Amino acid sequence: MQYKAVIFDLDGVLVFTDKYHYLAWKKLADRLGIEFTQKDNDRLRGVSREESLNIILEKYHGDPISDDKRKEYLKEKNDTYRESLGGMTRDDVTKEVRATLKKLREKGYLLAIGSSSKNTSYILERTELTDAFDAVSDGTMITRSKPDPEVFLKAAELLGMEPESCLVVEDADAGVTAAHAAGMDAAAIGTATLSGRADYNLTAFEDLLGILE
Ligand code: B16
Ligand code: MG
Repeated sequence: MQYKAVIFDLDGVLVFTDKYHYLAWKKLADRLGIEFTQKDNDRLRGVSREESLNIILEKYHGDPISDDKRKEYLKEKNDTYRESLGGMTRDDVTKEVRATLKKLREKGYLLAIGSSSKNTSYILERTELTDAFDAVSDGTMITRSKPDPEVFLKAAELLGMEPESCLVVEDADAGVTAAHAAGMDAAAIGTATLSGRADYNLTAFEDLLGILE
């Protein structure tokens, strides 16, 4: 077997919290009079909360914003986002995703999360996914977010695996770059398939079963 472990991005791969990120950033951007579209939102996939705010503020042309104000904006966005997460349940994970994870485990693969999100534990709890993984590497454990490889290297370390034994599943271009920088192959789903930079493009989540025999 070429791979022994699979590291999954969370937002945009296992759960569709990307729509909640969009709505929470949009609420803040509207209040500040900044244009923010779905296309702008695609640039925020996989990147940290702080870096996301920097990207949104590229279109802000008012007075300089103090560090305290930035912290306030980050808290405001996260509060709105957490409110949406509070409504998530087991049903926010598709049967296809759950069945595929189960089959991969039965085949003997180790499974981990590699997410930039500091809300990872909360999302896994809400959706009853925690027990599906052997390790969780997330935004609370790293100092540099994707496209830096840190979150995936941490996941491999927690699993006790060499990077070349791990396949990363990602919806973000930044995540594909991070996987390659970690020395791992990447399977893209959704937006990340468009650049053609990943080693595999998935049309459906269960296509993973064809790659991981
Ligand atoms: P939080 P992923 C990423 O999750 C999101 O794609 C990205 O939009 C978000 O800014 C980042 O998490 C941080 O999230 O504000 O919850 O800490 O795709 O790496 O699972
Ligand atoms: Mg993602």
